[in-house]
Amino acid sequence: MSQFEEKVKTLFAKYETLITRKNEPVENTNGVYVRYKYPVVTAAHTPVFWRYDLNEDTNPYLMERIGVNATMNSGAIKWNGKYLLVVRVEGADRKSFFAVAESPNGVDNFRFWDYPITMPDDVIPATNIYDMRLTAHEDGWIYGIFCAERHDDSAPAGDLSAATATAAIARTKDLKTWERLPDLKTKSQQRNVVLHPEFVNGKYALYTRPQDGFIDAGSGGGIGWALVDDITHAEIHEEKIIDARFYHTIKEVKNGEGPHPIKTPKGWLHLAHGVRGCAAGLRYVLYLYMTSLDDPSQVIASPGGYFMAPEGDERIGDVSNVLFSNGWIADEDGTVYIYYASSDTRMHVAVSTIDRLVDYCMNTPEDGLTTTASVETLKKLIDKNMKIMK
Ligand code: M1P
Repeated sequence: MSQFEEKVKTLFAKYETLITRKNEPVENTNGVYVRYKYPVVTAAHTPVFWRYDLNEDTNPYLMERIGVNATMNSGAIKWNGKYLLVVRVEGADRKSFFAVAESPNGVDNFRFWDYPITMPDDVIPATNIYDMRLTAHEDGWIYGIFCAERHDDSAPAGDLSAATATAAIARTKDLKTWERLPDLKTKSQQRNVVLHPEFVNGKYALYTRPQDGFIDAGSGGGIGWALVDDITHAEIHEEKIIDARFYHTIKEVKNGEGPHPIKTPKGWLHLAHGVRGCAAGLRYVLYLYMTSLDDPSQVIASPGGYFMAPEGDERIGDVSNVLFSNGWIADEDGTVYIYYASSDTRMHVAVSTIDRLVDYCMNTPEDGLTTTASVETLKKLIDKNMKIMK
């Protein structure tokens, strides 16, 4: 075996060791969910043959030719008995693309399909696409709604950072071939748009996140709701805010729907992210809420505070102090796999059950919005426990 062949063999061997590493639950969590020890998908999980030219003639030093910067904000779906993530892979060139990583058990052994997704462009091509929410809709299609980012050409000359965010829509039957539908037409910019899995009053229902600018939610009041007649020419005529952001809460600056909600006997279970400002910049945490089965736009439970926040190594990355989730899988036995990215860098899993998450939503006190209210809430629990502890 030549030296080059030896080096290739070592590369593949190291890769296999990483991909096949068994993940372990971390037991000292809070009873609501269990975190796992290792991230489930990292940049190093992308195939060796995506990053290296394996031909000795054209790459005699066996150097990486195409760098991968991060694997993050992934849509999730159970498909033919396998746990699939549609991963946002971000190249060293800052462009994101989608690629499917598949696991037999949802917590480890995620392996990328050989090729990334070829996503057709809309009429005006986007510069960057990311953060797909997957919805297996009752109409029989699997939809992917994601953010399409374009340079804002109305910005003053020289402003190369001004951009626009639009909700892009595509659909598939096999997660390999995608049909691109026209981007969502709406008055404001949009990110974090999610398709509800069922028709509502015979229409497609969208969770939205209106925003004045590319980064700032501005007058966009929170997570919105809109009904759409025709998903192949989706246009929002009316939009209402169903989960508002609020002063001095975890969602003061902005919030956004995560994956589509899970239907439970007690209501639709939602996962979202909330953002607040602090001296270190923006802090992204995850929170849960529930809406009514009769009217999925009606909030019926709103536990106060965050459900998950960055911990340990999760705090550090490309964009530090961020947890973001746009994918979860509810298994037939009630297990829920929550896929979340930390600090815009790598993917993790936390595992819970529908029963626990619903219990959390129904029994966690709401945010009383003042210190006085928080202390009164705390005292009620202490009083109750004092009687038991006597
Ligand atoms: O950097 C944190 C997140 O910022 C944006 O989220 P939001 O739309 O709520 O502001 C997105 O760019 C997201 O991809 C990113 O993880």
